[in-house]
Amino acid sequence: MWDPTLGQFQPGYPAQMNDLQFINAPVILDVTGDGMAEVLQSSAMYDLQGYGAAGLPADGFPKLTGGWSVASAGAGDLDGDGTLELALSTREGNLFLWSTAGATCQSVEWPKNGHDLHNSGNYATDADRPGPIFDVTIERVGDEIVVRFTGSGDDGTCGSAAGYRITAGDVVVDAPAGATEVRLPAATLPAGTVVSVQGIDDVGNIGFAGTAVLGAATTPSAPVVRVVPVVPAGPAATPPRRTLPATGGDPAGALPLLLLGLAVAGRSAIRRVTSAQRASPCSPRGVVATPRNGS
Ligand SMILES: [Ca+2]
Ligand SMILES: [Ca+2]
Ligand SMILES: [Ca+2]
Repeated sequence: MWDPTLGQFQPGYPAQMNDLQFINAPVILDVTGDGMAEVLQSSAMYDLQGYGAAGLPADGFPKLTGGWSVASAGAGDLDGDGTLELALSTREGNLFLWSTAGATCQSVEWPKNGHDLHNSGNYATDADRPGPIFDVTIERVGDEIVVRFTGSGDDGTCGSAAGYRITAGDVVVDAPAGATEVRLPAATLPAGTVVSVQGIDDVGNIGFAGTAVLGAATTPSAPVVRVVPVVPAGPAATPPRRTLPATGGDPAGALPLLLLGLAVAGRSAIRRVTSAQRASPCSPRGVVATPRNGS
């Protein structure tokens, strides 16, 4: 882990791995639930290592697999309980899945190989589109069709979408952040029209659609809705991205190595990347794990 403000490794790094790390790369995010990121790296020695402050093992690590890995770990909230799961495959074809205490809606540093779902390799890329909208309803009120929905997150279920796109046949309407209702002229929408609602995030990613089908209303204000959820519901929205301190681990256990590292470095204090530096597009990002063999 390299500190670009000092031009040297942070104390305790490079951390020692058991064996070759082939094709894979570290992923960096909080898996212990303390709000500070860990560096996770699998190897050919049947394990997934997790390092925190001063290069010390994170709580609950290493994870043992009994086979060597040629892939980076992946993280996501598979069961929608608000905490992340970690997934890792081995060369033999076994797929492992571990529960973690890391929050689903955290400010992840480098959550996967290639950083994001676009594999941009760019710390600043937001490739997480808004989560699905589950409760689209349609009501015919006089000469209008009223479309109602509950908003979605900006990154999946996390945060708040920057706006919404409502599509009904050939009619497309963009609604602002916080919108929960849009009115469309009924005359342009025959029975059977599919109405979809999608969140749009602050960089233009368009989310999963929630849909409803316009029925043949016989009385004003009567519900004429068939709701079609797209995917199962996720957890409630939580804090925004990019606020996570660089590294975690056990501060008490890390202290001796930390002091040793400082003495070696001849410096009086560790400097972390500041918030301002993180915000700069030209500044180096939080942490970089460097394998022992330099590969
Ligand atoms: Ca942590
Ligand atoms: Ca989970
Ligand atoms: Ca997003």
